[in-house]
Amino acid sequence: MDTTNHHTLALPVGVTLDRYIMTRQTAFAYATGELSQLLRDIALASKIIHREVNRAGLIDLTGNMGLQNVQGESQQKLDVIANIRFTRALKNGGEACALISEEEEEIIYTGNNQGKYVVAIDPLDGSSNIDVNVSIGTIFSIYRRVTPIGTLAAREDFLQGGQEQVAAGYILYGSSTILVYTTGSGVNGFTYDYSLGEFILSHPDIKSPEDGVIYSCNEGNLNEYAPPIQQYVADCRQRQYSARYIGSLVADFHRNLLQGGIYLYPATRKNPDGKLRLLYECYPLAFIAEQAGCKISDGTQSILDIVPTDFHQRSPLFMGAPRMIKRLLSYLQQKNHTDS
Ligand code: AHM
Ligand code: MG
Repeated sequence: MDTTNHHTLALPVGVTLDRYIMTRQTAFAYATGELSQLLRDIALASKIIHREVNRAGLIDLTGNMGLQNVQGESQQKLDVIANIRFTRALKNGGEACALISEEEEEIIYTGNNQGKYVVAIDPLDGSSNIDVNVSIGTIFSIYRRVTPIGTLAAREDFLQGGQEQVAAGYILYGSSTILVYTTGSGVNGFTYDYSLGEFILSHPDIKSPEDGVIYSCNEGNLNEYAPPIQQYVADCRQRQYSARYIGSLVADFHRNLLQGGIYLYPATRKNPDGKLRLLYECYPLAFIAEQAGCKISDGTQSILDIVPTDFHQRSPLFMGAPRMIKRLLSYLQQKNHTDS
């Protein structure tokens, strides 16, 4: 019997990200090595962000843009620095022809028109947590371009829809820094060992629990949620689930992925389409979630099936352990609230 796990080549915990990517390269849909290199470029940039995040308080990197630091140099917010770092890494790498970022309105061209890939990125998510030493993250999504190689990238390269992602991942700068990604055959997590300067496989083939007892939403907005969502939250409280909400999407997602939980960011008066951005927040996390066995919905359909029209469009987001999402949907569809 062939005992090879199709999702994970049997690589041991402790192997480095570089080695893992090299070994897994043949399992990619496009095994030319460029996607591997692109993932390594992103990992490299994230090591630099790790360094900046960790010394942020020390060298006064936090705070508003436009201020001057003690050396009289103009100061930049950490999320702007992260944007610059990732853009530079993708320009230097050569595999991506363009990117879009939460930090910029329009397409950022890398100058590498021969590059086969485009990237959508939120360089540093969790803006309200940046200045107060709370976990923050990077989220990225990779597509193979649809415009001819050698030409400038165009809108349609980024508006292919979530199902067309070839890879997606996040880096969580938390009590440790971890990079989690998928290329469509399972989800793996690599913890950063700063003394070695390497990401090390620590969480192979991540799978979400079937059910969970954590709910995560900004409960301050509860009165603005649609009645069925309010009822679902009341149900979570009735069951004495634990409320856990960091307000950093990557951190909330990562915890729920490992421990079993549900994340909700519904429409509110302030954000009638939801708050989170489809292309560089919802799609990539939805791709990872689906690969790890979670369910993801905007309330009516899978997040991955939403047809995108705009780089920065928003979507309601419900994501979590399959039985929890099923129960939420039973409220939204006003069906019997089943536990099965
Ligand atoms: P940002 O892109 O401005 O950082 O906003 C996204 C963040 C997410 O990380 C988090 O899940 C959410 O906004 C929190 O929003 P709120 O403060 O409304 O609860
Ligand atoms: Mg964001």
